Amino acid sequence: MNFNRKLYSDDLLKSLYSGLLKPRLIEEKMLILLRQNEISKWFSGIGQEAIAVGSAMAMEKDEYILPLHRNLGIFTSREVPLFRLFSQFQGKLSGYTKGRDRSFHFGTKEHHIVGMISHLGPQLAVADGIALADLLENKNKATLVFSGDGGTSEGDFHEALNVAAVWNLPVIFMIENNGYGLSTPNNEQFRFKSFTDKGPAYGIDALQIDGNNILEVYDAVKKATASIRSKPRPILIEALTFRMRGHEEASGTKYVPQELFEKWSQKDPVENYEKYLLEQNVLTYSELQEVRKEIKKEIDEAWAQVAKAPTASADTAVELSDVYAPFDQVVIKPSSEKKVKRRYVDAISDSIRESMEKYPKLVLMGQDVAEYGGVFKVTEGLVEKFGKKRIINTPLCESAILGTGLGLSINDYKAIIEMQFADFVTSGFNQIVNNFAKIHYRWGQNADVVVRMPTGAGTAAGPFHSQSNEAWFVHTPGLKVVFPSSPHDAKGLLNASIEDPNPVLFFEHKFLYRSVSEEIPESYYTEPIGKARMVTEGNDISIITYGLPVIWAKEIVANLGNYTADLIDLRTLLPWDKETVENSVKKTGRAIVITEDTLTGSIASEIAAYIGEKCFQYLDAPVVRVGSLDTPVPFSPALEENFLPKKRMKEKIEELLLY
Ligand SMILES: Cc1ncc(C[n+]2csc(CCOP(=O)(O)OP(=O)(O)O)c2C)c(N)n1
Repeated sequence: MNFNRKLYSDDLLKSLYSGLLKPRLIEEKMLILLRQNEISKWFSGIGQEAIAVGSAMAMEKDEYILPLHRNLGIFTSREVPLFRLFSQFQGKLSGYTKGRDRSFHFGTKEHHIVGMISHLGPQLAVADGIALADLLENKNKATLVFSGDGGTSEGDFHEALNVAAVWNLPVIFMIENNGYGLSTPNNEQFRFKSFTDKGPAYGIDALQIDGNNILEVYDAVKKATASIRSKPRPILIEALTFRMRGHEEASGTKYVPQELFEKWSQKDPVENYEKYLLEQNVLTYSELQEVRKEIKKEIDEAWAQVAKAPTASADTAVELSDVYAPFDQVVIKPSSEKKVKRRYVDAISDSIRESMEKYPKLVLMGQDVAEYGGVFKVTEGLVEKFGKKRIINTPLCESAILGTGLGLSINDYKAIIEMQFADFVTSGFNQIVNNFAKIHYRWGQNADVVVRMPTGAGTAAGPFHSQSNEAWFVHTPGLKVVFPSSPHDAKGLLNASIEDPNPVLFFEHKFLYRSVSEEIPESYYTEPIGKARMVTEGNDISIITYGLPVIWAKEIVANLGNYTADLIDLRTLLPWDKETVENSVKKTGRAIVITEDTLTGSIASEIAAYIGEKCFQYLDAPVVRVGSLDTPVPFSPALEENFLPKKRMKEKIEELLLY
């Protein structure tokens, strides 16, 4: 192996050695513990340590690193206390996720590390967001993110590289090419010869290094980070290495030809570096042994301490309270009495503008949101006021932009992300339901992102521009789901959603944009998230709904003759206002829940079940649900009208009153 120390000092070479040795010795211990059944699962990075250690040691301590499952060396190089690290492996309360997630699935802002979710690829765009925040602040910092060779086949890889290239984000994409993705060799994973071919295809500089040579890794990352700090842009580094053990210990290595192990064992990063240090007289044999002894002692002591630490014990109240970042909303009243007539669309624009003024670290991203003003013109005029740095046109890549939003939040920014149509959120679903939703519960990090969702039917736009998909998100703990039906609520609730540090899916009904208007306060105000609004009050029936059906129901209620109704606009679907619904149904004894969504598995079904469970003895009739037909949303107006619940609502309300 060719080591070249260039002008690096003996001290640096020594610290690289102890850095390199530490993850190796921890792993050797873990492999023994695994055989003794003391730990349950282990993903080995043996043979690959030089990449994590060399690159972490080349970065500044306050620059973010986003490692994966073979990068123990990142955690040790950043001096994450071994007691807490081992506690994490053991699912102990003293681990970084309090026993809620395993192994390297955690982050620690204190050490500027953002850990992975199992899905691998989503890490890459989170790095883009962290780098974007640094760039907006002119911080001259680099961010380092890892991918395995297998992970690069995911769409996330393409999207994240492309965004980083287009926006000149100072990110190092470190590809650890170890030849396999679980059992799949590279020739069954992709066709190109080297990742150095991939970089230029995105307009990114790329280089290949020997990942087993710690000096080469250190030097390459040192140079790359210095370069991108002064001239922000991404760089791709392909580090050639080999996975010396199975994918994880239980999966074995039968599928890997033996000669590969023989070849790569000659290139062991630790043994070769030791030899080099001896040859160079940087360390003597007994000094090497001394380093080894000290690290072992540290490991053994930490392990003994962890063994005595309490295991995680369940407390339901604590579990539930950690799902969201703490936020006691203080409802803000308008500062003046002055009112202006605003359409639903204007109310949303006003909210964005006022919030951008209130929060200098708030950015808005989306397709065509800048000069074009967004396809619904919600963001028209904002780029002129706030500039291209805060109103950001994005490439067509929902997943990367959502991931970028999370990265911004980690780096202390706030983001609003416009989905061009709510339907397109499917292309970024993973980031929302697995990354945004779970991150606070897992390691206490929040996702301060509002995802704006132009939703709903009634505009003859067919199956991919009309869906009501709020139920997907209502089913996901960790998200908030808000859905106003009036201009007043649209402004007050969007302001509140932007204030809230948690991820909010903010549904805006497209049909309402320009079809409803009312007088609303001109100044900034918020409405409470999680509280329903009584649109009308009555005694004979509770009509519980949200979104466009609120408008339809108002008309029906106005024509009920002698009957009167509680018409409840839920406004927030997660968490929804159980108290208001329950009190109303106990008063009226009759409940109908209406949604524009297709009925099966809808929020209407959930609310109906809740009423059945909590109000059974107060009911004079079965709880009725009305929704759209269980079909995709059809295009042709006659078919769409038949699909939507509007016509069926009146009939069902009348039937229920007469039951
Ligand atoms: C989206 C997704 N699909 C599949 C998996 C299962 N899985 C975990 S790691 C892995 C292989 C990853 O290979 P590579 O990116 O080369 O990294 P390596 O494990 O070799 O370090 C697979 C298939 C997963 N975690 N996430």
